[in-house]
Amino acid sequence: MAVDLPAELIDRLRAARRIVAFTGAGISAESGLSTFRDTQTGLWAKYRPEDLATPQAFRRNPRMVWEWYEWRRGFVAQAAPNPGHHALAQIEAARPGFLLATQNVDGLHARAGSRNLVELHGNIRRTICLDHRHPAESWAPVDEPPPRCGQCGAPLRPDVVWFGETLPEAALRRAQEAAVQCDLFLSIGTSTMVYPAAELPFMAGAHGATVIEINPDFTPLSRLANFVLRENAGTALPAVASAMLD
Ligand code: BJW
Repeated sequence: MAVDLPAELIDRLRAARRIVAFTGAGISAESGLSTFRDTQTGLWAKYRPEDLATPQAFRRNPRMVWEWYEWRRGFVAQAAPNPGHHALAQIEAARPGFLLATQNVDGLHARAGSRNLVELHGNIRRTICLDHRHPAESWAPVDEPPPRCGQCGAPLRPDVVWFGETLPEAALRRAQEAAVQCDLFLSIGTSTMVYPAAELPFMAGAHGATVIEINPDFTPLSRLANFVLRENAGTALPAVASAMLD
């Protein structure tokens, strides 16, 4: 179904020179990947984050955490970018002052062709060791997972940011600098609840950017946003891209 964008929004989309897109799990929902906090279908409706997505959980039960991420990696490997991911890559190709800051660990933005991209919460397809963050491409099979680092023998873990861990410093700084300098900020498919990433749209708004939220549901950002599109990302983003670029 076509999305009707208000004329004022179209004007601002066309005028924007510095653009930040900020994405969350909702943009990948239409690629078949679960979100976290949706009440029926989100991962946290079935699993407790404190059992699976903290360093303490990994130290307590490394096998369970490793196997849970292996299971999720299987879905990510089968998923493909959808029209929402492609629309953002299309905007980037046409607008030099564009940055995409994603909380997603699925790598679908890069697979859609986005290059001006920061991954704030890491990437589930990469593996590192627990003690030194040595990257691992392959590992020897073990009877009791997780496998071990070939360099130091520490257990291997996914290169994602768990609760209580700091975000990659350079990625966060780049996203924050872009947020305070942009004139248009698109917040897409995120509950805007996980900090410090969730500060980004508020920082952009406080520095005068037009803030647009694309989300079928209300979030803490909805009251501040200048425009709210209550649509799925896969429907709204192609409309935004064509309003901006056609
Ligand atoms: C659609 C759609 C469609 C559906 N189209 N939309 C300040 C205040 C309070 C707490 C804190 C604070 N600062 C820090 C904290 C603690 C914590 C935190 O934020 N907790 C809150 C939950 C309360 N933050 C941290 O621990 C962070 N680290 C940190 O702050 O370090 C500093 C520090 C260190 C030590 C001591 C003290 C400070 C790290 C956060 C790491 C988050 N990690 C995860 C897991 C990644 C790995 C994995 O995949 O397993 O990241 S949690 C999970 O949430 C994942 C996501 O990236 C993140 C955000 O979720 P997202 O993407 O918004 O998904 P959902 O499901 O929440 O929302 C989806 C949305 O899509 C919904 O709104 C739908 O409506 C919508 N939707 N279909 C468009 N088709």
